[in-house]
Amino acid sequence: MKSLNVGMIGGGFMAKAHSLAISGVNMFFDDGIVLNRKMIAEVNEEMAKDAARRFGYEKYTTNWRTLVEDPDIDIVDIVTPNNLHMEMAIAAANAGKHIICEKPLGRNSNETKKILAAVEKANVKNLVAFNYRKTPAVALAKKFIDEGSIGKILNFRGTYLQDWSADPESPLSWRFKKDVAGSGALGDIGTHVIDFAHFLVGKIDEVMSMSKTWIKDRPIQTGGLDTLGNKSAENTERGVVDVDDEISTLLRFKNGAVGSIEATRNAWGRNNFLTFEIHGEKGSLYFNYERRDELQVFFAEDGDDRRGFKTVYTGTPHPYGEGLWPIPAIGIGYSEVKIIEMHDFLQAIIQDKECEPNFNEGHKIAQVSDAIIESSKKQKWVKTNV
Ligand code: NAI
Ligand code: SOE
Repeated sequence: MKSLNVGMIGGGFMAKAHSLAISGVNMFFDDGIVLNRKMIAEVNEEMAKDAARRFGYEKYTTNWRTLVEDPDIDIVDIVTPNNLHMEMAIAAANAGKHIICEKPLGRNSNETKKILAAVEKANVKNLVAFNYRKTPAVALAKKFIDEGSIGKILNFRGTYLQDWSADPESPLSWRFKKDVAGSGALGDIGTHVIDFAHFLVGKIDEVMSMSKTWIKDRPIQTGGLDTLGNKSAENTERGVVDVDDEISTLLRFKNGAVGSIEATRNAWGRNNFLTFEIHGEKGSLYFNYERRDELQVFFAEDGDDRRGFKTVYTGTPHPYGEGLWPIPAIGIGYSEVKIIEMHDFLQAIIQDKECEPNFNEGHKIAQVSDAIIESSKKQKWVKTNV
Protein backbone atom coordinates (compact mmCIF):
# COMPACT_ATOMS: atom_id res chain seq x y z
CA MET A 1 0.00 0.00 0.00
CA LYS A 2 1.23 3.49 -0.86
CA SER A 3 2.31 5.58 2.11
CA LEU A 4 2.76 9.34 2.44
CA ASN A 5 4.48 11.30 5.20
CA VAL A 6 2.76 14.31 6.72
CA GLY A 7 4.46 17.31 8.31
CA MET A 8 2.16 19.42 10.49
CA ILE A 9 3.03 23.06 11.22
CA GLY A 10 1.34 24.27 14.41
CA GLY A 11 0.25 22.32 17.46
CA GLY A 12 -3.00 23.93 18.66
CA PHE A 13 -6.73 23.33 18.14
CA MET A 14 -6.51 22.51 14.44
CA ALA A 15 -3.42 20.31 14.83
CA LYS A 16 -5.59 18.09 17.03
CA ALA A 17 -8.42 18.00 14.47
CA HIS A 18 -6.13 17.36 11.48
CA SER A 19 -4.06 14.72 13.31
CA LEU A 20 -7.25 12.86 14.26
CA ALA A 21 -8.32 12.94 10.61
CA ILE A 22 -4.92 11.70 9.44
CA SER A 23 -5.05 8.79 11.86
CA GLY A 24 -8.74 7.98 11.26
CA VAL A 25 -9.32 8.46 7.55
CA ASN A 26 -8.49 4.88 6.51
CA MET A 27 -10.80 3.42 9.16
CA PHE A 28 -13.70 5.22 7.50
CA PHE A 29 -12.81 5.37 3.82
CA ASP A 30 -10.03 2.85 3.16
CA ASP A 31 -8.44 5.06 0.49
CA GLY A 32 -5.44 2.80 0.12
CA ILE A 33 -2.90 5.38 1.25
CA VAL A 34 -1.27 5.09 4.65
CA LEU A 35 -0.59 8.51 6.18
CA ASN A 36 2.37 8.66 8.54
CA ARG A 37 2.47 11.40 11.14
CA LYS A 38 6.14 12.12 10.49
CA MET A 39 7.01 15.52 11.94
CA ILE A 40 5.36 18.42 13.74
CA ALA A 41 6.65 21.98 14.18
CA GLU A 42 5.92 24.32 17.09
CA VAL A 43 7.44 27.53 18.36
CA ASN A 44 9.57 26.11 21.18
CA GLU A 45 11.02 22.79 22.35
CA GLU A 46 8.44 22.20 25.06
CA MET A 47 5.44 22.81 22.79
CA ALA A 48 6.90 20.88 19.86
CA LYS A 49 7.78 17.87 22.00
CA ASP A 50 4.41 17.91 23.70
CA ALA A 51 2.55 18.20 20.37
CA ALA A 52 4.55 15.27 18.93
CA ARG A 53 3.68 13.13 21.96
CA ARG A 54 -0.02 14.02 22.07
CA PHE A 55 -0.74 13.92 18.37
CA GLY A 56 1.49 10.95 17.56
CA TYR A 57 4.31 12.37 15.42
CA GLU A 58 7.63 10.53 15.03
CA LYS A 59 9.71 13.72 15.16
CA TYR A 60 9.40 17.37 16.07
CA THR A 61 11.16 20.59 15.22
CA THR A 62 11.09 24.20 16.37
CA ASN A 63 11.94 25.38 12.85
CA TRP A 64 9.09 24.85 10.36
CA ARG A 65 11.52 25.33 7.45
CA THR A 66 13.34 22.13 8.50
CA LEU A 67 10.02 20.30 8.11
CA VAL A 68 9.16 21.89 4.75
CA GLU A 69 12.62 21.15 3.33
CA ASP A 70 12.78 17.56 4.62
CA PRO A 71 12.80 15.25 1.54
CA ASP A 72 10.88 12.63 3.53
CA ILE A 73 7.82 14.88 3.87
CA ASP A 74 5.18 14.53 1.12
CA ILE A 75 2.32 16.62 2.54
CA VAL A 76 2.64 19.88 4.50
CA ASP A 77 -0.36 20.66 6.70
CA ILE A 78 -0.47 24.32 7.85
CA VAL A 79 -2.48 24.94 11.03
CA THR A 80 -0.87 28.13 12.32
CA PRO A 81 -2.38 31.62 12.73
CA ASN A 82 -3.34 33.35 9.50
CA ASN A 83 -0.33 35.68 9.12
CA LEU A 84 1.97 32.67 8.66
CA HIS A 85 -0.01 30.87 5.96
CA MET A 86 1.51 32.75 3.01
CA GLU A 87 5.18 32.25 3.85
CA MET A 88 4.66 28.62 4.85
CA ALA A 89 2.47 27.69 1.87
CA ILE A 90 4.82 29.30 -0.65
CA ALA A 91 7.84 27.56 0.90
CA ALA A 92 5.98 24.23 0.84
CA ALA A 93 4.97 24.71 -2.81
CA ASN A 94 8.55 25.63 -3.77
CA ALA A 95 9.70 22.42 -2.05
CA GLY A 96 7.20 20.43 -4.19
CA LYS A 97 4.94 19.30 -1.33
CA HIS A 98 1.20 18.77 -1.48
CA ILE A 99 -0.44 21.29 0.86
CA ILE A 100 -3.40 21.49 3.21
CA CYS A 101 -3.80 24.99 4.63
CA GLU A 102 -6.32 26.14 7.20
CA LYS A 103 -8.73 28.95 6.39
CA PRO A 104 -8.64 31.79 5.67
CA LEU A 105 -5.96 31.08 3.08
CA GLY A 106 -4.30 34.45 3.76
CA ARG A 107 -4.98 37.76 5.50
CA ASN A 108 -6.15 39.37 2.24
CA SER A 109 -6.29 38.70 -1.49
CA ASN A 110 -2.81 40.13 -2.12
CA GLU A 111 -1.47 37.27 -0.04
CA THR A 112 -3.78 34.60 -1.46
CA LYS A 113 -2.86 35.63 -5.02
CA LYS A 114 0.82 34.93 -4.28
CA ILE A 115 0.01 31.61 -2.61
CA LEU A 116 -2.10 30.59 -5.60
CA ALA A 117 0.67 31.51 -8.06
CA ALA A 118 3.16 29.37 -6.10
CA VAL A 119 1.00 26.20 -6.11
CA GLU A 120 0.08 26.64 -9.77
CA LYS A 121 3.77 26.93 -10.68
CA ALA A 122 4.72 23.92 -8.54
CA ASN A 123 1.71 21.86 -9.71
CA VAL A 124 1.07 20.40 -6.25
CA LYS A 125 -2.28 19.42 -4.74
CA ASN A 126 -3.71 22.20 -2.59
CA LEU A 127 -6.69 22.22 -0.27
CA VAL A 128 -7.99 25.09 1.86
CA ALA A 129 -9.83 23.81 4.93
CA PHE A 130 -13.34 25.20 4.54
CA ASN A 131 -14.42 21.93 6.10
CA TYR A 132 -18.09 22.65 6.80
CA ARG A 133 -19.03 22.05 3.16
CA LYS A 134 -17.92 18.45 3.78
CA THR A 135 -20.75 17.89 6.29
CA PRO A 136 -22.95 15.21 4.63
CA ALA A 137 -26.09 17.37 5.04
CA VAL A 138 -24.38 20.25 3.22
CA ALA A 139 -23.18 17.92 0.46
CA LEU A 140 -26.76 16.63 0.24
CA ALA A 141 -28.06 20.20 -0.16
CA LYS A 142 -25.59 20.62 -3.03
CA LYS A 143 -26.85 17.38 -4.62
CA PHE A 144 -30.50 18.54 -4.38
CA ILE A 145 -29.58 21.90 -5.91
CA ASP A 146 -27.58 20.29 -8.75
CA GLU A 147 -30.45 17.88 -9.47
CA GLY A 148 -32.82 20.86 -9.75
CA SER A 149 -34.99 19.78 -6.78
CA ILE A 150 -35.52 23.38 -5.61
CA GLY A 151 -35.32 24.95 -9.07
CA LYS A 152 -33.60 28.21 -9.84
CA ILE A 153 -32.14 29.75 -6.68
CA LEU A 154 -33.60 33.09 -5.67
CA ASN A 155 -32.16 33.77 -2.23
CA PHE A 156 -29.34 32.67 0.13
CA ARG A 157 -29.35 33.65 3.82
CA GLY A 158 -26.22 32.60 5.69
CA THR A 159 -25.19 33.17 9.29
CA TYR A 160 -22.26 32.28 11.51
CA LEU A 161 -23.04 33.31 15.08
CA GLN A 162 -20.85 32.54 18.10
CA ASP A 163 -20.53 33.91 21.63
CA TRP A 164 -17.13 32.71 22.85
CA SER A 165 -15.80 36.29 22.81
CA ALA A 166 -18.99 38.20 23.68
CA ASP A 167 -17.63 38.88 27.17
CA PRO A 168 -15.41 42.03 27.10
CA GLU A 169 -13.16 40.26 29.63
CA SER A 170 -12.43 37.35 27.29
CA PRO A 171 -8.80 37.62 26.19
CA LEU A 172 -7.22 39.44 23.29
CA SER A 173 -5.70 36.54 21.38
CA TRP A 174 -4.23 36.53 17.88
CA ARG A 175 -7.79 36.40 16.47
CA PHE A 176 -8.30 40.07 17.56
CA LYS A 177 -5.12 41.44 15.99
CA LYS A 178 -5.25 42.68 12.42
CA ASP A 179 -1.55 42.08 11.76
CA VAL A 180 -2.00 38.39 12.64
CA ALA A 181 -5.59 37.54 11.72
CA GLY A 182 -6.15 39.98 8.84
CA SER A 183 -9.74 40.61 9.89
CA GLY A 184 -12.04 39.59 12.76
CA ALA A 185 -15.36 37.75 12.56
CA LEU A 186 -15.22 38.21 8.79
CA GLY A 187 -12.06 36.17 8.13
CA ASP A 188 -12.50 33.82 11.07
CA ILE A 189 -16.09 32.70 10.58
CA GLY A 190 -17.71 34.83 7.83
CA THR A 191 -15.44 33.16 5.27
CA HIS A 192 -17.06 29.78 6.02
CA VAL A 193 -20.40 31.31 4.97
CA ILE A 194 -18.89 32.82 1.82
CA ASP A 195 -17.66 29.30 1.05
CA PHE A 196 -21.20 27.93 1.49
CA ALA A 197 -22.54 30.66 -0.79
CA HIS A 198 -19.99 29.92 -3.54
CA PHE A 199 -20.36 26.15 -3.17
CA LEU A 200 -24.15 26.05 -3.14
CA VAL A 201 -25.32 29.07 -5.14
CA GLY A 202 -22.45 30.42 -7.25
CA LYS A 203 -19.98 33.27 -7.34
CA ILE A 204 -20.77 36.45 -5.41
CA ASP A 205 -20.59 39.43 -7.74
CA GLU A 206 -21.26 42.43 -5.47
CA VAL A 207 -21.57 43.18 -1.75
CA MET A 208 -23.03 45.97 0.38
CA SER A 209 -21.74 45.67 3.94
CA MET A 210 -21.58 47.01 7.49
CA SER A 211 -19.00 46.08 10.08
CA LYS A 212 -18.75 46.82 13.81
CA THR A 213 -16.17 46.48 16.57
CA TRP A 214 -18.31 46.43 19.71
CA ILE A 215 -15.58 45.55 22.20
CA LYS A 216 -12.68 47.89 21.57
CA ASP A 217 -10.18 46.52 24.10
CA ARG A 218 -9.62 43.25 25.94
CA PRO A 219 -7.14 41.77 28.45
CA ILE A 220 -4.02 40.72 26.52
CA GLN A 221 -3.58 36.94 26.36
CA THR A 222 -0.17 35.51 27.15
CA GLY A 223 1.20 32.81 24.83
CA GLY A 224 0.58 32.25 21.13
CA LEU A 225 -2.16 29.64 21.43
CA ASP A 226 -5.70 31.05 21.36
CA THR A 227 -7.68 29.97 24.44
CA LEU A 228 -10.91 30.91 22.60
CA GLY A 229 -12.51 33.04 25.31
CA ASN A 230 -11.16 31.21 28.35
CA LYS A 231 -10.05 33.81 30.88
CA SER A 232 -6.92 33.68 32.97
CA ALA A 233 -5.93 35.63 36.08
CA GLU A 234 -2.63 36.34 34.31
CA ASN A 235 -4.35 38.55 31.73
CA THR A 236 -4.56 41.99 33.34
CA GLU A 237 -3.11 44.49 30.87
CA ARG A 238 -5.59 45.52 28.17
CA GLY A 239 -4.89 45.93 24.45
CA VAL A 240 -6.75 47.39 21.47
CA VAL A 241 -8.95 45.24 19.23
CA ASP A 242 -8.33 46.43 15.66
CA VAL A 243 -10.56 43.97 13.79
CA ASP A 244 -14.33 43.66 13.31
CA ASP A 245 -16.52 41.80 15.84
CA GLU A 246 -19.42 41.60 13.43
CA ILE A 247 -20.22 41.96 9.74
CA SER A 248 -23.57 42.04 7.92
CA THR A 249 -23.62 42.05 4.17
CA LEU A 250 -26.08 41.98 1.31
CA LEU A 251 -25.13 39.89 -1.71
CA ARG A 252 -25.75 39.88 -5.42
CA PHE A 253 -24.67 36.68 -7.15
CA LYS A 254 -23.44 36.50 -10.74
CA ASN A 255 -26.35 34.19 -11.59
CA GLY A 256 -28.93 36.76 -10.44
CA ALA A 257 -29.69 35.31 -6.99
CA VAL A 258 -29.56 37.68 -4.01
CA GLY A 259 -28.88 37.13 -0.33
CA SER A 260 -27.18 38.06 2.91
CA ILE A 261 -24.44 36.99 5.32
CA GLU A 262 -24.17 37.78 9.03
CA ALA A 263 -21.12 36.84 11.10
CA THR A 264 -20.55 37.72 14.74
CA ARG A 265 -18.75 36.34 17.77
CA ASN A 266 -20.93 38.48 20.10
CA ALA A 267 -24.22 36.58 19.77
CA TRP A 268 -24.88 35.42 23.35
CA GLY A 269 -26.53 32.00 23.33
CA ARG A 270 -25.19 31.02 19.91
CA ASN A 271 -22.27 28.57 19.87
CA ASN A 272 -21.45 27.36 16.40
CA PHE A 273 -24.61 28.65 14.73
CA LEU A 274 -23.50 28.23 11.13
CA THR A 275 -26.63 28.18 8.99
CA PHE A 276 -27.97 28.65 5.52
CA GLU A 277 -31.49 28.91 4.17
CA ILE A 278 -31.85 28.77 0.42
CA HIS A 279 -35.05 29.56 -1.42
CA GLY A 280 -35.55 28.34 -4.96
CA GLU A 281 -38.45 28.57 -7.39
CA LYS A 282 -39.49 25.00 -6.49
CA GLY A 283 -38.50 24.61 -2.83
CA SER A 284 -36.24 25.54 0.06
CA LEU A 285 -33.36 24.05 2.06
CA TYR A 286 -32.24 24.89 5.61
CA PHE A 287 -29.13 23.71 7.48
CA ASN A 288 -27.79 24.51 10.95
CA TYR A 289 -24.39 23.05 11.90
CA GLU A 290 -25.54 22.81 15.53
CA ARG A 291 -27.87 20.07 14.19
CA ARG A 292 -25.49 18.79 11.54
CA ASP A 293 -27.10 15.37 10.94
CA GLU A 294 -30.16 17.13 9.59
CA LEU A 295 -31.16 18.89 6.39
CA GLN A 296 -34.53 20.62 6.42
CA VAL A 297 -36.18 20.39 3.01
CA PHE A 298 -39.34 21.72 1.47
CA PHE A 299 -40.36 20.75 -2.05
CA ALA A 300 -43.26 22.78 -3.52
CA GLU A 301 -44.40 19.79 -5.61
CA ASP A 302 -45.26 17.93 -2.38
CA GLY A 303 -48.67 19.62 -2.50
CA ASP A 304 -50.63 22.20 -0.54
CA ASP A 305 -51.96 19.77 2.06
CA ARG A 306 -48.42 18.85 3.26
CA ARG A 307 -46.82 22.26 3.20
CA GLY A 308 -43.95 22.62 5.71
CA PHE A 309 -40.32 21.65 6.14
CA LYS A 310 -39.39 18.03 6.73
CA THR A 311 -36.14 16.70 8.20
CA VAL A 312 -33.81 14.37 6.35
CA TYR A 313 -31.29 12.65 8.67
CA THR A 314 -28.13 11.92 6.73
CA GLY A 315 -26.95 8.32 6.58
CA THR A 316 -25.76 5.65 4.17
CA PRO A 317 -27.85 6.78 1.12
CA HIS A 318 -26.32 10.25 1.32
CA PRO A 319 -22.97 11.78 0.30
CA TYR A 320 -20.01 10.10 2.08
CA GLY A 321 -22.53 7.70 3.67
CA GLU A 322 -20.67 4.62 2.43
CA GLY A 323 -17.76 5.38 4.74
CA LEU A 324 -19.53 6.77 7.77
CA TRP A 325 -21.73 5.19 10.44
CA PRO A 326 -24.30 2.57 9.28
CA ILE A 327 -27.32 4.17 11.00
CA PRO A 328 -28.57 7.74 10.45
CA ALA A 329 -28.45 10.08 13.48
CA ILE A 330 -25.80 8.04 15.30
CA GLY A 331 -24.00 11.33 14.90
CA ILE A 332 -21.73 13.25 12.59
CA GLY A 333 -19.17 15.23 14.57
CA TYR A 334 -16.47 17.75 13.77
CA SER A 335 -13.96 14.86 13.60
CA GLU A 336 -15.98 13.10 10.92
CA VAL A 337 -16.17 16.32 8.91
CA LYS A 338 -12.37 16.62 9.09
CA ILE A 339 -12.00 12.93 8.14
CA ILE A 340 -14.15 13.49 5.05
CA GLU A 341 -11.99 16.51 4.17
CA MET A 342 -8.85 14.33 4.43
CA HIS A 343 -10.52 11.58 2.35
CA ASP A 344 -11.30 14.10 -0.42
CA PHE A 345 -7.70 15.34 -0.28
CA LEU A 346 -6.38 11.78 -0.69
CA GLN A 347 -8.80 11.13 -3.55
CA ALA A 348 -7.47 14.23 -5.31
CA ILE A 349 -3.96 12.76 -5.04
CA ILE A 350 -5.03 9.25 -6.12
CA GLN A 351 -7.14 10.45 -9.06
CA ASP A 352 -4.82 13.35 -9.91
CA LYS A 353 -7.67 15.87 -9.81
CA GLU A 354 -8.21 19.26 -8.17
CA CYS A 355 -9.01 19.41 -4.45
CA GLU A 356 -12.27 21.06 -3.47
CA PRO A 357 -12.06 23.74 -2.24
CA ASN A 358 -8.56 24.49 -3.56
CA PHE A 359 -6.40 27.61 -3.22
CA ASN A 360 -8.09 29.16 -6.24
CA GLU A 361 -11.36 29.04 -4.28
CA GLY A 362 -9.54 30.28 -1.15
CA HIS A 363 -8.32 33.25 -3.20
CA LYS A 364 -11.83 34.04 -4.46
CA ILE A 365 -13.14 33.96 -0.87
CA ALA A 366 -10.38 36.43 0.08
CA GLN A 367 -11.46 38.68 -2.82
CA VAL A 368 -15.05 38.66 -1.52
CA SER A 369 -13.75 39.39 2.01
CA ASP A 370 -11.72 42.34 0.73
CA ALA A 371 -14.81 43.69 -1.05
CA ILE A 372 -16.81 43.37 2.19
CA ILE A 373 -14.19 45.43 4.05
CA GLU A 374 -14.11 48.05 1.29
CA SER A 375 -17.91 48.26 1.16
CA SER A 376 -18.10 48.66 4.96
CA LYS A 377 -15.74 51.62 4.72
CA LYS A 378 -17.31 53.29 1.66
CA GLN A 379 -20.92 52.35 2.44
CA LYS A 380 -21.43 51.46 -1.22
CA TRP A 381 -21.95 48.32 -3.29
CA VAL A 382 -18.52 46.93 -4.22
CA LYS A 383 -17.69 44.41 -6.97
CA THR A 384 -15.77 41.33 -5.84
CA ASN A 385 -13.95 40.74 -9.18
CA VAL A 386 -14.10 36.95 -8.69
P1 NAI B 1 -4.26 27.87 17.94
O1 NAI B 1 -3.99 29.20 18.54
O2 NAI B 1 -5.02 26.85 18.74
O3 NAI B 1 -2.92 27.15 17.48
C1 NAI B 1 -1.98 27.75 16.64
C2 NAI B 1 -0.64 27.15 16.98
O4 NAI B 1 0.30 27.58 16.00
C3 NAI B 1 -0.13 27.61 18.34
O5 NAI B 1 0.12 26.48 19.17
C4 NAI B 1 1.15 28.34 18.01
O6 NAI B 1 2.17 28.21 18.99
C5 NAI B 1 1.54 27.71 16.68
N1 NAI B 1 2.50 28.49 15.92
C6 NAI B 1 2.56 29.84 15.82
N2 NAI B 1 3.62 30.19 15.09
C7 NAI B 1 4.23 29.06 14.71
C8 NAI B 1 5.41 28.79 13.96
N3 NAI B 1 6.17 29.76 13.45
N4 NAI B 1 5.79 27.49 13.79
C9 NAI B 1 5.04 26.48 14.33
N5 NAI B 1 3.93 26.69 15.07
C10 NAI B 1 3.53 27.96 15.25
O7 NAI B 1 -4.98 28.15 16.55
P2 NAI B 1 -6.04 27.24 15.81
O8 NAI B 1 -7.38 27.48 16.38
O9 NAI B 1 -5.53 25.88 15.68
O10 NAI B 1 -6.05 27.98 14.38
C11 NAI B 1 -5.05 27.71 13.41
C12 NAI B 1 -5.62 28.00 12.03
O11 NAI B 1 -6.74 27.16 11.83
C13 NAI B 1 -6.12 29.42 11.82
O12 NAI B 1 -5.82 29.83 10.51
C14 NAI B 1 -7.63 29.32 12.03
O13 NAI B 1 -8.35 30.30 11.31
C15 NAI B 1 -7.91 27.95 11.51
N6 NAI B 1 -9.07 27.28 12.13
C16 NAI B 1 -9.96 26.66 11.32
C17 NAI B 1 -11.03 25.97 11.81
C18 NAI B 1 -11.98 25.30 10.88
O14 NAI B 1 -13.08 24.91 11.29
N7 NAI B 1 -11.60 25.11 9.62
C19 NAI B 1 -11.27 25.88 13.27
C20 NAI B 1 -10.27 26.59 14.06
C21 NAI B 1 -9.21 27.24 13.48
C1 SOE C 1 -13.24 30.48 16.25
O1 SOE C 1 -14.17 31.43 15.86
C2 SOE C 1 -13.30 29.24 15.38
O2 SOE C 1 -12.42 28.29 15.91
C3 SOE C 1 -12.92 29.54 13.91
O3 SOE C 1 -11.57 29.90 13.80
C4 SOE C 1 -13.23 28.33 13.05
O4 SOE C 1 -12.97 28.58 11.69
C5 SOE C 1 -14.67 27.89 13.25
O5 SOE C 1 -14.93 26.80 12.48
C6 SOE C 1 -14.92 27.56 14.70
O6 SOE C 1 -14.63 28.72 15.45
